[in-house]
Amino acid sequence: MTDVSKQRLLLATRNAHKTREVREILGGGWIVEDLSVLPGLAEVEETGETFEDNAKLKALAASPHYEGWVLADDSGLEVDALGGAPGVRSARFAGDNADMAANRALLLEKLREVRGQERRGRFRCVLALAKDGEVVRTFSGSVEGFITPAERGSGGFGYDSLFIPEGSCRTFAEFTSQQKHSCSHRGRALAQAAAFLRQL
Ligand code: ITT
Repeated sequence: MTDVSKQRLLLATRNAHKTREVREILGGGWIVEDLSVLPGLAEVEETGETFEDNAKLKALAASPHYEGWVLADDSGLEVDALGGAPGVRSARFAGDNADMAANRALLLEKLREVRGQERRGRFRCVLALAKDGEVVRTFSGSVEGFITPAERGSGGFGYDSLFIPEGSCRTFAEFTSQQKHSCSHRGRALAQAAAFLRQL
């Protein structure tokens, strides 16, 4: 039976780690579905040059097929010494079919000669909120930090084992989920989206 006290939303993602994090961050007041409820939906080509462009593309592709709020997350890691790469190509850094282990290995390789402040970077997340086939708002969050010389920790996903947020000595993969969400790019963007949805 559907719990009418809870709001429903579709997170337009095929990344199960994002779904888990969004469920943890939003908490029990929301039923968060993901693209597993729309198995026939074609994969969106992420042709945008910015996180915002790609988040909008993903939200707009799913919205006509879902009654209610659709939220799409485009996110990634920018590294200063690499001119902002991998950026919007974070999921495909080592090639279109590369897995995250290959993406992390390539990042470490590219930064092999880079020291200190030059290893500075940030995670960014842009969320696009859509309804009835139109983007209503976007929200963004970022977290500054540094890229480690080697992987550390087993929590999180993606580049977490290579990222130390500023002011910490641990990687995101060494944080608990709650510690990560309290300062992460996704936690920050989602706090704004949740506040917006609550005041409607
Ligand atoms: P969807 O497009 O289906 O949402 P995706 O994984 O392809 O899934 P993106 O295009 O937004 O998503 O790529 C983001 C990549 O950036 C993701 O695959 C991770 O490698 C990385 N990333 C994003 N947020 C992260 C986080 O919180 N921790 C570690 N890595 C993250």
